[in-house]
Amino acid sequence: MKKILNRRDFFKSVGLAATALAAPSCSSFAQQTADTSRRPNFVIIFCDDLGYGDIGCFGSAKNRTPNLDRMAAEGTRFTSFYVTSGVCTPSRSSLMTGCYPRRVNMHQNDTGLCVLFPVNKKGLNPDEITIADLLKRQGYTTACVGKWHLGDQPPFLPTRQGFDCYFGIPYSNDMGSRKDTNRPPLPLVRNEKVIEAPADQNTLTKRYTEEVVKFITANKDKPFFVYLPHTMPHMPLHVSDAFRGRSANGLYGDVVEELDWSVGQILQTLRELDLAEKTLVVFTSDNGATGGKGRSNGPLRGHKGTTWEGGQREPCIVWWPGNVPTGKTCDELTCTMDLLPTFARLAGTKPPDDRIIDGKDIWPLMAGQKAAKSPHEAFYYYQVDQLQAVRSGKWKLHLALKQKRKNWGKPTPDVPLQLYDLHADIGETNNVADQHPEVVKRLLALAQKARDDLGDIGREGKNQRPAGWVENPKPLLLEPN
Ligand SMILES: [Ca+2]
Repeated sequence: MKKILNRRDFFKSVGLAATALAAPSCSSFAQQTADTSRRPNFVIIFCDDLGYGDIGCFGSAKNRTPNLDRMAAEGTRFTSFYVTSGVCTPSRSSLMTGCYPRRVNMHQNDTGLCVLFPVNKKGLNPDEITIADLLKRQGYTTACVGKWHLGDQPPFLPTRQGFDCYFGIPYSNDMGSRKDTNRPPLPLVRNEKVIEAPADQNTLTKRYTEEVVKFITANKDKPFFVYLPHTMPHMPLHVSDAFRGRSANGLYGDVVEELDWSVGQILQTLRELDLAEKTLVVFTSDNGATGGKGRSNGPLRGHKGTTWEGGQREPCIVWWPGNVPTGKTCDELTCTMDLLPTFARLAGTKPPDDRIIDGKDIWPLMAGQKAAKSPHEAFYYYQVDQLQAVRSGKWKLHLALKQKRKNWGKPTPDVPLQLYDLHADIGETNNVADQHPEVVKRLLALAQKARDDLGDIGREGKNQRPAGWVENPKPLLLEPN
């Protein structure tokens, strides 16, 4: 395997001092290496378990989301936008690195389960070049506010992965203390220090929003990158008093409406600071909604944790007044992995070229360029370590599997090969494999390519890279004063 350029080499190669590697704070960030006056700011708003049909501009008739609807009217909706997994950790690893989870070995935790738990030995390898690392190199000030879930040990935290500052919970909000485990009370972390435990979850959405508004205001005169992975609407649901009992869709609707309020606060801040035309904002979710009451994946089949469209196709809005067309829809196949190469281009750089990056530059699609097409020949749907489906163009092939792996529980036996035309049949209801043997053959060949490259259940791929690992992980605890 090709030598992987580590973070230190990477920064050396672009002439930054090793001191940039030290645990940073927002105020200590000083280095600026290039003329950044024309580069946009970036904001990624990443919900947790929000479904395809949970917001007004994607079809919800229950949840009131005027701010997201306005964002869509002022920007472009992406309707075939994917995450790489139906659960949190692997999905997030792709957003950060521009790679499939198996590429960076974040498709399972240290014991083979589908997500990281507190005090796991595993985490996102600090040698990976995250989207924050790339932008920081270009002179951006970077903040992560929200749920991280790519490792709770110090080497894996956002502050060691390219973010100048961090405020949030390090993993899911249902992973607080339990008698039968060594899990600590749910920690709220600032940079690398626990400041509250258990975190008051009712006020998290509000506090995240205030934190982001404060960060944007403080950094309005220089390029910035905000990554806001909300804790909500992952279960258990929490909402601040101002939104409790207000929606027509129970507690779930209250939570979604507070998230919508949060988006409104952030966009309004950008407008007021005259930054709207200088800031690209992406709104999406880390995986589909669970099958629970009040939640909706719209017309899509399946739910969180599956390789049906409902698990991995997300509502996505891209907003950048003056640069991204208004009121448009793009149905070309795009995904979270594309954000790293796209942002790299807009920030005047390129993705790392010493390693495979799976994402592609989708700026022509975001910019609404005529005749722009998806740069992806294929998109692969994995469940933990198992390749389960492949999409190419309008076709999606579910592979025939003797044992179809589930994130939790026993596998489903004897799943037949199925082919769906997603343009005609977004709900994956009409298997047309028999009518299109040549399409099946082509997609099976693409699946074989993924197997060789990324691996499959019971086999490694030839181009996987190692995850980060610590031998003696410790719980994140509130330190006594
Ligand atoms: Ca999630």
